[in-house]
Amino acid sequence: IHTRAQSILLDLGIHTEPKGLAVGNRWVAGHGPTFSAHSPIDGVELASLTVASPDQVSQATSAAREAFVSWRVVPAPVRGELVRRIGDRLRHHKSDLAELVSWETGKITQESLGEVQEMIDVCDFAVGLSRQLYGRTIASERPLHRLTEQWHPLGPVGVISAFNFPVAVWAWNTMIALVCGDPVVWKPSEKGTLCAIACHSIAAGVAAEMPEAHQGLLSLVIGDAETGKAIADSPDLPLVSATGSVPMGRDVAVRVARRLGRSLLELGGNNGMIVAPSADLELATRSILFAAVGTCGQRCTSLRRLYVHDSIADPMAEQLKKLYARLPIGDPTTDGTLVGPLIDERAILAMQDALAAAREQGGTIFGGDQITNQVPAGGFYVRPAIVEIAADAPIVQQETFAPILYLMRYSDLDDAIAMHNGVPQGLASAILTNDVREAELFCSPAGSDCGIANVNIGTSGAEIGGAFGGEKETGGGRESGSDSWKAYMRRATNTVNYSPELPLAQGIQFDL
Ligand code: UN1
Repeated sequence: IHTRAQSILLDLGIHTEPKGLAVGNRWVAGHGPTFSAHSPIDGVELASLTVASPDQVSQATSAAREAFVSWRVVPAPVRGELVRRIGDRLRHHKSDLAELVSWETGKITQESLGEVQEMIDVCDFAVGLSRQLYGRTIASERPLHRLTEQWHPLGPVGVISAFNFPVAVWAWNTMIALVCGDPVVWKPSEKGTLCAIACHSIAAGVAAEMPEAHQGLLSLVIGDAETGKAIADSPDLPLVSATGSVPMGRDVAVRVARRLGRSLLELGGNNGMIVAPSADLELATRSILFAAVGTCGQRCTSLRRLYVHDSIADPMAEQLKKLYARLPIGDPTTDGTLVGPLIDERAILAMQDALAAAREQGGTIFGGDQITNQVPAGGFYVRPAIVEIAADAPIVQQETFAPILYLMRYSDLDDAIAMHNGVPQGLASAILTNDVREAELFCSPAGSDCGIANVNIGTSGAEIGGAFGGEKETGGGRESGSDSWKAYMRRATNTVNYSPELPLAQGIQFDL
């Protein structure tokens, strides 16, 4: 078992006996099967864990229901104080947590630090938000009437998170939910459990120090797809926020809809970028590189489709291939590495399948081979691939969670926008141009159909202050900043009559 990962957990006060369920800071083993977590860096076992049974999920959701009764009436700024303290604790453990993220997901240190910083940032955001959960006052059509709306806590929130952002996505949801007055039951990916145990322990430890916080305010259920289904089906959870694949999200959506609950979905992206003739090419190649090969192509926001104007496509392709050929690939915890491993063997097989399909569909492939030299044994390392292919090749429609960049050409911007929008997903997009008309068109209703549309930066690496999410098969949810908090609350419209009369709306007369 990995000693460094263990000692980080021990430093956080976490003992590494098999874990399955935590209600607050009370841990028990899961009643389901035992499984092991392995590092994608070298395949070493990180921990042995247990799956929480559906009964144990109910235990967590009932505790959350109980916690809700008291938490919903704690003043929001006091709820913010809990989040402020969690943020402080996360700051204190930033480098340890980042190291865990690297060991468990294979992210390079810089990106792991960035991910922990996203948690810290969203804590700060949520603390401010705790004093800004504003409702409107509306002009009533009746004399001496007040028409207003209030935002009330919604109830316990189920959070299902993915392996690729094992800590940030939890924080985006949990910190906002907490200030909104909602308890959280978290089901992390099986491939992000160690990070989950660490973050949950920190947050639940802080909650235990606050008299206002009930034990059931924060729960963690470790498990598999069955555990996720139990969350989606639970009538105790009026909102389920799920991040991951389209098939997972579709299943969650159907289950939650069946009980008329709310779901907030952040699913697949198949993100595109248009590079126009006026683009700054140096800036373009740098933004392409970070977006396409960062996190080894395993971000929801990773760049997968590149539409380059005919006039610059040849030099651009050549320049990219030169850079791809000398990418530092290997141990992500070593200084200077830019590309770490894929998450597991399934990911490398999916990448090889996609490349084989691309070849069959007429694509020309650069890179994409597995790397075994000068990388840790036991991990799945690849050279990111560039595939020159026709825009209508079927493979381009598909999100493969690996570093494959499809390079296509265009001559007319309207056509490029149509090709760009012509996929089932709608998360992140970008245009690289110095032409203000092109940039504005791309951001307009006739432009990109995605939840994120950028100009002169890549598709990935969003700040937490904006609303994060996308359209079409991406699921339509928005998390993190802006007014995403509204999904975690319920709106009550209040009409208050302070006159001695009873005028009816719409001028209706109803007198006996
Ligand atoms: C994800 O891949 O699920 O915008 C989240 C980004 C990060 C978050 C990605 N801030 O790339």
